[in-house]
Formats: sequence, C-alpha cells, structure tokens
Amino acid sequence: MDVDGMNVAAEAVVEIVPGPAKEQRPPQKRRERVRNSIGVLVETLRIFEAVREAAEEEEQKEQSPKTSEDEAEVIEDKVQIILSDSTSPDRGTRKRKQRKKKKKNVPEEVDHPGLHKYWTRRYQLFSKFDEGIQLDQESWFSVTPEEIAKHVAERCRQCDVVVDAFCGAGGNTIQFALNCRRVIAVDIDPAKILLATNNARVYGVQDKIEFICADFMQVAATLKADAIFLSPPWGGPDYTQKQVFNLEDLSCVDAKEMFKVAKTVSENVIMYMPRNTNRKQLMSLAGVGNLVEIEQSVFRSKVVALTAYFGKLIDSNF
Ligand code: MGP
Ligand code: SAH
Repeated sequence: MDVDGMNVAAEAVVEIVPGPAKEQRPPQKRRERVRNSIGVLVETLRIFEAVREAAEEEEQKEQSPKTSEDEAEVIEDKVQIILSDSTSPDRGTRKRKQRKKKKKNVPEEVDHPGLHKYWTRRYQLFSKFDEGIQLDQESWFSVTPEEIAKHVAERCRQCDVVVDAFCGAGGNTIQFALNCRRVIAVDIDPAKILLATNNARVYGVQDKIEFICADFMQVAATLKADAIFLSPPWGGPDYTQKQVFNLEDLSCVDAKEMFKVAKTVSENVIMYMPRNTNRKQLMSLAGVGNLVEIEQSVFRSKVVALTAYFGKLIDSNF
C-alpha cells in the first residue's frame, strides 16, 4: 500500500463523518440517521481494514517472490480502497468474502495481532515456505531468518560435523546441512523434531541430519563436532522489553553452564542471542586472553540479533 493510497482512505473517512447539526434534523428521520451512521462506521472500519491488509500485502510483495495471482489480489485491493464508499452493498459483500478467503490461508497459530508480522515475513524465514514448511507458534517467532542462517552456515563451510543444540523448526539446521557434511540437531520438544524433520525434507537435506529429541545439557557428553550452534529460547518476544538482556535472563538454561557444556562438544562455539544482550557478559564467556567476534545480524535492514563466534570460527581462513 503506498502513502497516497493511505491518504485517499483517510480523506474518505474525514469527508463521510460530518453531517447537518442535530437540532435541524426532523425527528422522524432519526432511525434512518442511526442506520446511516452505522453504515458509515462499518464502511470506515472496512476502509481501515482494507488499508491494513493492503499495507501487509505490499510489505510482503517487497520482501518475497510473487505469483501473478498474488499480484492481481494486491491490485484489486488497492482499487477497492480508492473506490470505497458507504453506498455500495455489493462491494461490501465482495470484500467480506475476499477477507474470509485470505484469513483461511493464515495458520491459526499466527492469526493473532502480535504474531501476524511473522506470517507476512514467511518467505524470508523460509524461501521454500510454500513447498510445505510447517511451524508452531514458538517457531514462528524464534526461527532464524533464512539469510542469517545461511550466512552463519557459510562461515562453517569447513566444518565436517555441526551440532545445532536447540534446533527448533530447523531454520539453522537446514542451512548447516546445505553447507556441511553432517548435522546433529537436538531439541527437547518432540513437536519441534517433527517440524524440523518435515522442513529438512522440504529442502532435501533430511538424510544429512541426525535428529535427537533430548535436553541438550543431558546429551552433550555423548556428542563431538567441529562446531556447535546455540540458539536457546530467549523467553518469547518480550525480550525486547528489557533495555539490556543479561545472560541470566535466558529462561530455560544457565548461559554460562550451557557455554561450558558446549565447549566439551567443540571449542568452536556460535551463540545466537538477542540484539540487546549485555555484550560485556557475552565477551567474558571467551575467558581471559581469548577472542570473541560479535556480529550484528541484520534482517530487513535492521539488527535483529547478535551472533557471537568463539574459537577458530573467528579466523576467516578457517
Ligand atoms: P523479533 O522479536 O521478531 O524482532 O526477533 P523483530 O523482527 O526485530 O521484530 P520487530 O517487531 O521489532 O520488527 C527477531 C529475530 O530474533 C527472530 O526472527 C528470531 O530469529 C530471533 N528470536 C526471537 N525470539 C523471541 C527468539 C527466541 O526465543 N530464541 C531464539 N533462538 N531466537 C529468537
Ligand atoms: N534456531 C532455531 C530456533 C530455536 S528456538 C530455528 O531457526 O528454528 C529454541 C529451541 O530450543 C526451542 O525449539 C526449544 O524447544 C528448544 N529447547 C529449549 N530448551 C532446550 C534444551 N534444554 N535442550 C534442547 N532444546 C531445548
């Protein structure tokens, strides 16, 4: 939706609302006036809804490959916003039907005001989204966007075996599998293992991955790898409410303990952490005299996370 379109819709609302002064109207017209006002309100809501939907579609259009069918839908939406008025019952019916059709496509777990943005970004999370990617609610807001996961995996290209200790729905696992010989993917939640298995199949890399459903802290002693990736839960989208995210704020694991255990699997550790993470604490994990590289992971022109590299992964020749 472009800014002009928004203005047209906003102007339409301003023009509709004022009417003649109350006392000048004949009393017998009251019911009719109430009916008209309701009609105006309903139409106003429709306009706002249409503007919101078109803006989302436009954002998605900018971010993702589109089919000609999708293009047609966006254009039709725009035309409707511009022509919208409160006198055309036909158009209202059509719009409602269209909305119903669109809503049906949005999976239940993201059909919520705070989560809808992840749905509009679906092709950035997985470019093969339409080929059968499956996510649950936690995965929608936790999955590493594909470009970031790809970048991290490319830095591990020299690694034969990589452990993804908190694999979730497989955003990182898939990219590691595309760049390395073998991946060991661990998650404590059996539902995530099913999702990641399905999603790895979509990318044709399932045969390169060994999935383990377990608490990483419990199975770490049995694992060996050339690099280990840690993307633990950050406690949900509310992590942004904190000005500084301290390592103790990780909800499911003790960060220092997790790092210590990870080092027994490989000295080459990668941590994917909130963008507001206390950097001094992150650096201190490396230990005195050791290096850490903290990368600002950018998605949609914005830093969305910090990726910290420890060990040989810092060396660009590794
Ligand atoms: P976000 O909270 O969606 O911020 O997380 P964004 O996109 O900046 O939202 P906006 O409304 O400010 O624009 C950004 C990224 O962080 C997500 O795409 C995930 O990759 C990652 N992420 C978010 N959470 C809540 C988690 C989490 O709990 N664990 C892990 N490993 N990654 C997460
Ligand atoms: N990087 C993943 C997202 C990880 S979200 C992706 O791109 O898809 C964090 C995951 O850690 C969740 O799926 C959660 O089930 C899992 N988890 C939480 N505690 C765990 C533990 N102790 N051991 C292994 N997995 C755990």
